[in-house]
Amino acid sequence: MALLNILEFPDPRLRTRAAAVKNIDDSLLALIDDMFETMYAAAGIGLAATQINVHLRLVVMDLSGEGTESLVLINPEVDILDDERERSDEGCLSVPGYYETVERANHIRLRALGRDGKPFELEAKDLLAVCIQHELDHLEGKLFVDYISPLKRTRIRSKLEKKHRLDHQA
Ligand code: GNR
Ligand code: NI
Repeated sequence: MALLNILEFPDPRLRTRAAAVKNIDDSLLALIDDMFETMYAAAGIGLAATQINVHLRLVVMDLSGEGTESLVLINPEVDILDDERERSDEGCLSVPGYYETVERANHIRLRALGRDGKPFELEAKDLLAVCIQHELDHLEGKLFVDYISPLKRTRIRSKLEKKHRLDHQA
């Protein structure tokens, strides 16, 4: 197992659109294990492959944060089930230290393949629905900061660029 480096905003590689997974082979299973290890080490509830610079349609999630609700989403697709939308505070391991309010659909259906390659479906609301939409955005090269005001986005970009310069010196 290995901890993977998480790309941080405004890294342009986070803007890559991910390609469909074609084969669930041993190297993909090893990558999934490394993504879970990386997500738990960073205390996140989700991680998209885009964030570790692998541009495949692959997500790991665990809303419990402790290994008991792990979900693997391969080639996920989402349908919005009704017009209800909900605002909630979001963070992102690729935008560390910043939380902003984002409005999203509150009731969705997810279809994906699991770690075993079998298709599954689930209906989601609230935090699970938020997290799924946040992760699918990563696979399209989108970040939650794209939904906030340009002023706030620019401020976050400047602060993270400064942090990256300091990280680089250390
Ligand atoms: O750990 C995470 N927490 C979180 C909180 C509110 C809304 C979305 C998220 S996802 C985030 C992990 C992450 O960056 N996934 O891409
Ligand atoms: Ni994220």
